[in-house]
Amino acid sequence: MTLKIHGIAASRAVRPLWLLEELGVPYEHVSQTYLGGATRTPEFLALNPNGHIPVLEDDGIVVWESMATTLYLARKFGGPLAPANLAEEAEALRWTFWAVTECEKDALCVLMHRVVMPADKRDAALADQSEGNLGKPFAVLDAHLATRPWIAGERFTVADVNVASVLSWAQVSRKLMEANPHLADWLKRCLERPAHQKVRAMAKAGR
Ligand SMILES: N[C@@H](CCC(=O)N[C@@H](CS)C(=O)NCC(=O)O)C(=O)O
Repeated sequence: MTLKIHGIAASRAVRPLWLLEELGVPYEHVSQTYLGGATRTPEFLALNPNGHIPVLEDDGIVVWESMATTLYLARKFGGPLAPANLAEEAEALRWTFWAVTECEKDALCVLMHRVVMPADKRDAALADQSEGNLGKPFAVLDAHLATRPWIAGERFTVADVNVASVLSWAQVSRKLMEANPHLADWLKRCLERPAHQKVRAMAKAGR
């Protein structure tokens, strides 16, 4: 098999893994962790000098940056998950860049300081601040989703995978979900999809 994804599912590798499961494309999954210096070995750094997962390898092509991996996969395997024209491609690109630049850092902070870190290490003030920062961008996506079921319009696409994978980190915020009902409903529909559930199960199993 030529297509390989390096990265445990409980990481940003969820993005290419989720998309591949949606596409039904066969791939090899290397359950590479990022803990304990595992991404600092010479072998791994030769693959991604940044020392991060995920990394995609496809027939000699190496792609790192999780969002680049999903856009690559959508472009290569196409189908209804890929942009069908320039307008849809612009939609996928703008919302993907929007998610990583306007939301990712704060969404991760909410997740870490509300759920993931041990209770005595959590800083509620940091989580509150990030929730506050997300108010504006979340309202923008909420308004967008008030008039269409999915980000690019009438069908689920790579744009939904990219954006939902970031915003899912802030789903624990009742305040943000209640303030943005269209976004909350869309996020729930994305995360309930069988392909995402499968990757969640992989994450829970430590794969
Ligand atoms: N912008 C990068 C971030 C990748 C990233 O930070 N991955 C984390 C796991 S989710 C990682 O490998 N961390 C280990 C480290 O930085 O040492 C992407 O989206 O791929």
